[in-house]
Amino acid sequence: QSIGIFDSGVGGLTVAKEIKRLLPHENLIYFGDTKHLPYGEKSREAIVGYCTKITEFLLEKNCKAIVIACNSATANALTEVLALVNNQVPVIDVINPVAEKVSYEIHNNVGVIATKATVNSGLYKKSIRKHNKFIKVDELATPLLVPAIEEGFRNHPITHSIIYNYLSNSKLKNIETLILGCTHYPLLLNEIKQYYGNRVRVIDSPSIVANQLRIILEKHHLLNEENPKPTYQFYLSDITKNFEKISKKFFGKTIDLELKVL
Ligand code: DGN
Repeated sequence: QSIGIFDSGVGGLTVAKEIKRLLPHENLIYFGDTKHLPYGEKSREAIVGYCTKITEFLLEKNCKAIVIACNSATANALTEVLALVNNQVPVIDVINPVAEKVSYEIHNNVGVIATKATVNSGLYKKSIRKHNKFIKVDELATPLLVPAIEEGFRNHPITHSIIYNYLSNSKLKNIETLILGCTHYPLLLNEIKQYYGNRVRVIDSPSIVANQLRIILEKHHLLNEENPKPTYQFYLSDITKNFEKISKKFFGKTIDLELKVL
């Protein structure tokens, strides 16, 4: 059995990569909904529609756990995905484990940067405040970062100027901690850290999510620790050159991309 992971495109690969590193014996099935990206700009109804179809597909593939490796999907469709899965398999999302961890540490002023779809949902704030109502949470939509990453503008003046413009926003002025609330953003981790120096702690969400997955698999006796040849399958709703290029960077070798229109 495999762990099913999905995102609107390449962003979820930051989570998949960390899962592969922490759980090297697990088979993975990755679904990138490249036909419908960017989720960050879509309505809640549209995102729910895409996510339920992908979840049905991953359940058909007999996945033993499902990871929603996309903040925009989590923020808008978590309830519907959970209802559909109906406890058949565990579901791990990318917002709640991070919010919980942050709320138990000493943070007074937390900033979140994310897509519009995530910020509009307010789920980070709700989820952090559920555990610790004294933390101040400010969320800022930073939509231009996704296309900059997708276009390969990493370590590039264009991206530096977008980062500068967003992070100097007054909403984020007094933060001590910044959550990268979009699975694409860890690709800009170094550039964002450079902007802040040591002033602000930047949270590495993929490792928190992978850890949470490990805990849940252990709890359900689903952890695979002996598989010598794990398989990595990739399904895309539209095979794009961009995904091919970026996914190779993540998973090293040539990977087979299969078209799956949902
Ligand atoms: N990677 C997704 C997220 O975490 O919100 C959104 C990216 C997109 O809009 N394509």
